[in-house]
Amino acid sequence: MSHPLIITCAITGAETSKDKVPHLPITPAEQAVAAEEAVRAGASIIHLHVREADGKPSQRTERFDESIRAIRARVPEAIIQISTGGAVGESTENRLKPLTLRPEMASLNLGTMNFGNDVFMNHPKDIVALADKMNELEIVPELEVYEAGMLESGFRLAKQGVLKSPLHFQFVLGVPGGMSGDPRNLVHMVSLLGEGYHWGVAGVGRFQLPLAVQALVMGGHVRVGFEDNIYYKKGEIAKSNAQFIERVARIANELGREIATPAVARKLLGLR
Ligand code: KMH
Ligand code: ZN
Repeated sequence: MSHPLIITCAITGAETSKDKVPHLPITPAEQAVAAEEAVRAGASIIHLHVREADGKPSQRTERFDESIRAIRARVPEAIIQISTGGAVGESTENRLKPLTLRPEMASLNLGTMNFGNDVFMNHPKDIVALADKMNELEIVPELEVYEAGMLESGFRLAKQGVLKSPLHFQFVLGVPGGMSGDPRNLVHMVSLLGEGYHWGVAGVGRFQLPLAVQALVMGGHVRVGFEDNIYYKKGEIAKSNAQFIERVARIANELGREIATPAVARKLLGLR
């Protein structure tokens, strides 16, 4: 556990609604407050989805621009990682467009899968198009992996030169259609990595906390937030995104795992 812990906060997502979580941050101003609280609590990366004023998931560049500006005004040190996954069904064209804002990082989903009752399409040519655009604009991709085959696709794309080392994988476990959050799944994924990779875990729903703790012990990074899970504990909706970060930071401290500041995270991940 020699390297510091990078905590990512996925503050909004594309699936949760204000009906379920009335305090879900969806406007640029709300997202800026949520991002600031998360960073003060120990997060260094903000994984960002945006919504229209009515709450609908959006990949509109202008909307990303507004949210990024609002976040930067409140918490300039935060690393902003925009989603190119968007909501299920979003066109590749729309998923590509906000990259022109040149955030430091963006998500890159490495395969097609059933996603609950939907199909999350990631055609091989679209994955390459997104990766090429990120390379061109010097945006570091976070590679979203939901099952082991996608991890191996990542290795293949690196061999082909489409992805540049060091690769940064995010194991998103617990989506119905992908691997569950069974601890053996994370052990298996990590066992496939050699040297020279970064990895983190985003546990979905009830898997969020146990997988976060497992990653802390195994030396990985951690993502928490309303995108992946809304419950602080069974039957109790979290008060804020920061409440999730505070808990991870507390456990990391107990385990003697140092928490990366955004500056340290930038260095570790080789951001520009
Ligand atoms: N909303 C999911 C279908 C990402 O941000 O890149 C995809 C997602 C992954 O959230
Ligand atoms: Zn996302």
